[in-house]
Amino acid sequence: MTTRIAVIGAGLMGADHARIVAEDLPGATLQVVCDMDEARARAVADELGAAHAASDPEAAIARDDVDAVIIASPDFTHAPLSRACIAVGKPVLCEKPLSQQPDECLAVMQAEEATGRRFVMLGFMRRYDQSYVEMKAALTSGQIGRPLMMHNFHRNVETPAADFTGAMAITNSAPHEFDVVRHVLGCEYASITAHQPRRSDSRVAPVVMVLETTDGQLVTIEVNNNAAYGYDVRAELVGEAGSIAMNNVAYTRTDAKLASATRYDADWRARYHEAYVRQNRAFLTFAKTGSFPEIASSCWDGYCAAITAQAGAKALETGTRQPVTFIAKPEFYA
Ligand code: ISE
Repeated sequence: MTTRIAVIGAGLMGADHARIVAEDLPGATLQVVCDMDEARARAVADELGAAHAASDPEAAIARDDVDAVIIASPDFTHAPLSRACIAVGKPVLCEKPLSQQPDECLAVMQAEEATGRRFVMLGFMRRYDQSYVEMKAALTSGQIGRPLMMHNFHRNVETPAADFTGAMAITNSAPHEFDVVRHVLGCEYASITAHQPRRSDSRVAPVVMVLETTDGQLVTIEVNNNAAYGYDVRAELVGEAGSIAMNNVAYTRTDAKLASATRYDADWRARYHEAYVRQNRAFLTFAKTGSFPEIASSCWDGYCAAITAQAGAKALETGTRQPVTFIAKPEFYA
């Protein structure tokens, strides 16, 4: 039996999710592509052979011929549309962030918990990237000993908008690291500081964060949204008996004119394509079986990312070390 999926949002990420559903998800059908701009929805639906194009997300979610939903519409719609999916009892893969407001995350958690079962999987796709999978495996097997530090670099070519701020680097980009580092280390954060060097122009400068975990590890995160040279994500996990570092993912190397070069992608979509496919396949299994994938992010993880980002933005604004304080983890998300 095929699972009929509605993709909400036909922008960059929505179109990518729709393509994965249409081309890389055996057992699923791209049923509806929905976007506030119906012409954009129609263009993606036609290109990928979806049965329908639509412009009303709630109506698309409630359709009888839709079994599961992928939300890739603008960030502020994620929480309300996730609740719409919960209300009609349909599994949903919601792009990050669930919300930047912890209270809004809590409201989705409460709505989900009230049903007594999981409906929401959150699209923190890096958990499915092979580099992080191997880092977590190195910890589990004891290969590098007890973890001490995790260093992270997250660089974009340029900001998506001219008015992008340092706080937005923390609330928009860093949540990927906030989530995947918690996942790899298997612990929570206790505090965060945030710092910025000065640029010579008006563009947003990199933000460097230092987090302490409740187990006494240090986590460094550099987010540089104006790195200029390419999309570049690096990480190194340092343990007491060794270290494991992510390699730059490049399929080829060009040797010419006395030089050797590999290339960078312009953004995250190619770098993480494989992770998105694995994540979406895990979502399909969840939609078919109701069994929440062990490594996937939940609403609880979305809440933790929002709390950490909020503390990070305050740390940057005030120049002080901020505590990262979560509510007790509900049994439902254990
Ligand atoms: C951006 O905010 C995202 O959400 C992307 O998933 C990420 O990979 C990118 O680097 C971020 O800046």
